[in-house]
Amino acid sequence: MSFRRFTFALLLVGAALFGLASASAELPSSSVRYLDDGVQRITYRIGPIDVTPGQNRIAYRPLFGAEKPAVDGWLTRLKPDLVNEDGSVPLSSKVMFHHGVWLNLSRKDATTGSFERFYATGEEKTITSFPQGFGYQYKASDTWLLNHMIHNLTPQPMKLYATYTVDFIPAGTPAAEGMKAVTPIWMDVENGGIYPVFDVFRDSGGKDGKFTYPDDAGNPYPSGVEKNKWTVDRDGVLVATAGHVHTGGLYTDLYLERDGAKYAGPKCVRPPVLKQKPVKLRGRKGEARRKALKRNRKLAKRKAKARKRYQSCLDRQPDVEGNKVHLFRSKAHYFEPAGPVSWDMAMLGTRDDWMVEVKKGDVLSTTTTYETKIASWPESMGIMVAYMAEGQTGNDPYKRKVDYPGILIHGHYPENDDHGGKLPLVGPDATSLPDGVAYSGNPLTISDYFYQGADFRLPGASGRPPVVPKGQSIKFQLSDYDLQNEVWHSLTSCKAPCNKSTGIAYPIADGEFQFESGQMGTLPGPNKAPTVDRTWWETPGDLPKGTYTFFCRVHPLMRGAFRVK
Ligand SMILES: [Cu+2]
Repeated sequence: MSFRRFTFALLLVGAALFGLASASAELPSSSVRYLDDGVQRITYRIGPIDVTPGQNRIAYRPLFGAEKPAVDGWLTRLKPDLVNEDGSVPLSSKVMFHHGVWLNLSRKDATTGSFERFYATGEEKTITSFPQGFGYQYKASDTWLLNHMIHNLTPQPMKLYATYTVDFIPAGTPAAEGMKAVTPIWMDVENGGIYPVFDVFRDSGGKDGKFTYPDDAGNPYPSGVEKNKWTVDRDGVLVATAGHVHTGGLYTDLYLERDGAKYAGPKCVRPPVLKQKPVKLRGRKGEARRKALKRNRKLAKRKAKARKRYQSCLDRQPDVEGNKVHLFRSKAHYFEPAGPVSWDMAMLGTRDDWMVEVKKGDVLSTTTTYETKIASWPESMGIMVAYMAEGQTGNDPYKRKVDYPGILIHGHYPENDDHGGKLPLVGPDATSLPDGVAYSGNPLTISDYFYQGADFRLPGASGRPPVVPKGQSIKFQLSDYDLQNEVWHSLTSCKAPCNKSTGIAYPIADGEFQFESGQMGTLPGPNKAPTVDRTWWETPGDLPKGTYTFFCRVHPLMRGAFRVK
C-alpha cells in the first residue's frame, strides 16, 4: 500500500477519534496577544488528547474549528508545546512530544506529492520563523491534520494538549500587504516513510566518532531511490531551514547540486608580503640595528593587515566541491550536562540573510550526523524542513558563502531539568547479585512495567538475574495485556550496573556488548511503526560469560539483567 493510501486510512481513524474528543473539549482553544505591526500571536490548543499508559504511538487528529485560525492570513512563526490541562509543561522524563507534523490536506507536498507537511516539531521543540515579509499562506477553508507521536514514559495515563503559537497576519490588513508565500520543502534522509528512522550503532562511521547518514550507511536505499534528495521543481529562493535530529545527533546538512555549476566565489590570493622575511638583526649595532627593528615592525604591521584581509576573503568563500555547494549546517546545541545524550537541546536555524537562490533542475540533498563514541542511537532521524519563495532574488550560493553558522532557536527549557543518572538507585548492582533461576526455556513475560523474572528492581530472589549457559538465548515475550493496550517495550543493553535514577539522559544504549530488541509489539493494518511487528525477542546466543544489564527505551524506568555462564 502506498504511503498516501495509508495516510488516508489513518485519517479516517483520526476523524472517528475526533468525534469523541470534541465532546469533552470545553476549555477555550485559543488565546491572542497583539504584537506590533498588526501581528497577532495566537496560541491554539489541540485536545484534550488522552495519552494512555506507556504509549508511544503515532496518531492523527484533524484540526477543526477553534484549533486553527478562523480567517485567511499568513503564518510567520510557529512555536509548539505539549501541556497539561492547567497549561503547565510536563517533564520530558515523563512524557515526550516525539513528533508533531502539521499537514495541510488541501495542498500537495512539494517533495512527495502526498499531503503537504508544512510544519514539524520534535522533542527539541523547534520554533519555525520566516524573515520579515515572508509567510505561510493560510486559507481558513484548508483541512489540517496533526500527525502526533506522544510518548508516555510512565505507567500513568495523562490528559494533554498539543499547543502551537502562531504569529498570524490576517489577510486584507495593512500588515499583509506585499507578503510573500513560502512553500515547505520537506528534506529528510528517509523521506516518504511514515516513520522515517534508521539506527546508528556505537563505533560505526568514521574514526572521528561520527556517523553520517546516508553516506556511512551500508545500503541506505535498497530500492535505488535516494530518499534524501529532491529535484527543485521551480526557480525560487530558500528563505529558512532548521534541522531535526534525535538524541546523539550532532547536526544536519543541506547541499545543492547544479549541472555545470562550479565555484564562482572570490579568488583569494595569498598576499606576497606574507612571504617576506624580517631583516636579520644579528651583527647589526647602533643606528643600523634601530633601522632594522623599525623596518621589521613595519613589515609585521603590513603582514597582519594582509593576513586579515586574506582571511576575510577566505571566510567569504562558498564551500563548493565540484558542482555541489554546502548551504547550511543545522547544529544541535546541547544544554545537557552529560553531552549529546538527551533532549535538553535546541537546533540552530538559518539567519534572515540566508536567502539562497535555487533553480529548477537543481538537486537539494540532506545528510545527518550522529556521535558514535558514547552509545548507539536506535530509531534516529535526520530532517530539514526548508521553506522556499518564488519570484524573489537572493544569494547565488556558488558565488557567495551562505553556510554561516545558524542562530540558536531557543534556550534551555525547564521541563528538561530531570536528567537522571543519579541517586537514588532504582535497584542493586545486578553483576554482584547471586544467580537467579536457571532459564527453563519458557519465555519470560514483560508485564506491569517489569521484566518478570529478570528485573533487578524486584525484591529478593525474584530480582536475581536468570542464568543461561553460554551459547543459549533467553526469550522475552510481551504480555497479552501490553500487546492489546499498545504498551511496547524494548530490551536495550546499557552499561552495568545501569541502576541509577531515571531521567532524560539516563539510561542510554551504552552497554559494553550491544543488543537491541526494537519496540516489541505489533499493530493491526499495514503500518506497524514504531513496533518491530514481533512480540518477542531472544537475547543474542553469542555473548561471552557475564552479567548483562538492559533497560526499556520506551519506559526507561524498567531495568533488567541476565547472566551467561
Ligand atoms: Cu517498556
